[in-house]
Amino acid sequence: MSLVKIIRTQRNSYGIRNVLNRSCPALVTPSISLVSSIRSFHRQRGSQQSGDGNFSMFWKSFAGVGIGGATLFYALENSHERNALMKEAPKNSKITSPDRFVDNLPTYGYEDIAKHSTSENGIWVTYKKGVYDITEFVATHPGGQQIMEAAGTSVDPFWDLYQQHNSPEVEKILETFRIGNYKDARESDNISDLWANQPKRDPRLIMRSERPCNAETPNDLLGSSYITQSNLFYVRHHLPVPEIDMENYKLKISSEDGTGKTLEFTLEDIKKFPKHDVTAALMCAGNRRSQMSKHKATKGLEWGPGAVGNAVWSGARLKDVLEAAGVKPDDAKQVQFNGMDLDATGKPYGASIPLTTALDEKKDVILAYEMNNHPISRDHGYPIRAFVPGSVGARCVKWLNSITISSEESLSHWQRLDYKGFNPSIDPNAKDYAKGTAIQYLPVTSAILSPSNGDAVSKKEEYVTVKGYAWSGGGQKIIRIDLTGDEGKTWIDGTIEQQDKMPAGRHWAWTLWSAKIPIPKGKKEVEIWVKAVDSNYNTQPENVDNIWNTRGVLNNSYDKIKIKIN
Ligand SMILES: Nc1nc2c(c(=O)[nH]1)N[C@H]1C(S)=C(S)[C@@H](COP(=O)(O)O)O[C@H]1N2
Ligand SMILES: [Mo]
Repeated sequence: MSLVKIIRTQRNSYGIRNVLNRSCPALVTPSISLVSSIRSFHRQRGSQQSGDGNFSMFWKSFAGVGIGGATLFYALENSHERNALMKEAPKNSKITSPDRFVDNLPTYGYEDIAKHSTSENGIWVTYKKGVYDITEFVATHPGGQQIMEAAGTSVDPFWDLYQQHNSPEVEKILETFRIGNYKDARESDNISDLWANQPKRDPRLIMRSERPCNAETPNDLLGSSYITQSNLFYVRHHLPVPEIDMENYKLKISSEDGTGKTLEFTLEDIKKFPKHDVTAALMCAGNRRSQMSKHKATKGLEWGPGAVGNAVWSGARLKDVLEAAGVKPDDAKQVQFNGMDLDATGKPYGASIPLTTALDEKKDVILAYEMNNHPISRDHGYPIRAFVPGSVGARCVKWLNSITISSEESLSHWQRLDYKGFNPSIDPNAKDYAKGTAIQYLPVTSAILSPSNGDAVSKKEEYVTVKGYAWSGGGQKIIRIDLTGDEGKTWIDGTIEQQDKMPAGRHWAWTLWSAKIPIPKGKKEVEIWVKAVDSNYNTQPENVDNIWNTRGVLNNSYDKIKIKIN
């Protein structure tokens, strides 16, 4: 969707552009360039909104990547749709680039384009220097109507913000709809400053998307130590990393119903609470999504098994801080966390957990300011991140700006319209999401980290040694690792190599295991499967077939590798 600049919007896009070009120093705390540009963007939006109903619709339908107006983008990004599109594409289109004017094509200004905002007149959009006619696309694609709802604003900022979609392939497809050159194309985009000051990352990380940065730990490094080094720990951002002005940094705590105090804490204030260490794994809901995508395409980053890590997190207990703010137990309430990274609508990344979890000392929820005994790095949430052991990564909000006690879950896109699981037949829309349950504690899972799929062993060997991790959400202990080298005819007990010694219900850290799998005689290949069993005797599904879901979350199926026998 980020591609689509539906026409009636050109008017607005001027204003927005101007605003984005203006720098607004020291407007807000924390002073980050994103905040200032987005907030003024926001104000601008407020003033224009009144005149145009569709405008606010757009914002609603966008609300982050994944719903409403995002449909075109998804269709373009989704591989099978993509192939279909390539076939549908007009034959005469030679591959050009949105970055260049194309000779022999007419030139249009925004007024020309504005005349083409209905199926009758044709639906034109602009992106960079190109003008595209997507009428056919809208007519023939489910969700096309939603694209129409998007009419009403410029989406250049979205495109800039969600650069993971900015793949050459997507641009290529868009180019097949090219009908002209856009004379009002902006030459430079100031919003790219958003990305100017991103942290440097360890080159050994496997980059799944650069902007925002999404990178996972390679298997060998992940398996080589019980504690994952901070610089090798997977990075999962939805937005640019904010720049935080520590002089003005304060964590705000308040209750929506006005009970309790509204307090502001500096980092130093938070450090005055008793320091609590938690050794815990953190895992993204999309970990191992790429295996799900092999069954059928999913919408998300193609993570291998490395969107997980195990670290020592230290900070103040959230319970202590909430109690200092006068928060009283209430089973119906939620703790909403807001980050400082803002989306294109100016809303922060946010998520929530039940207040009962936060106030239960045995759940070890902390406001972490250290990771592996050092201040948390920017990529992992400096200065403070919420850390909710045993839960999905998405709830562990980084760059924590405020905490609100509410009768409602966080209103953020990532709480309401993402990070929920559905059955394989549902391609969730906003209504499904509203009914769905937010992922909190994760199910039991395991993965093989060595050898790698496709590695070879000698037939002279008797065994192949297999190593990996296992983990279960909600503090459940891994009690068994089961492996098979003959598709389940015989099972072998894995050996637990490293595991925490926490009391029952507080096994937040992962378990490292190893196993020796016999090499079958007279065969060219052995397929190895692993499943873990947790202290609730829950275990993993055999394959992804019946747990597959459009977003590709919660893949906890058996991990399987094939090893060649030479
Ligand atoms: N503020 C903020 N917090 C966030 C995110 C984010 O994009 N912004 N991503 C979440 C997700 S989906 C995951 S999996 C974890 C990743 O944490 P890490 O980058 O430290 O590994 O952070 C969570 N907290
Ligand atoms: Mo995640």
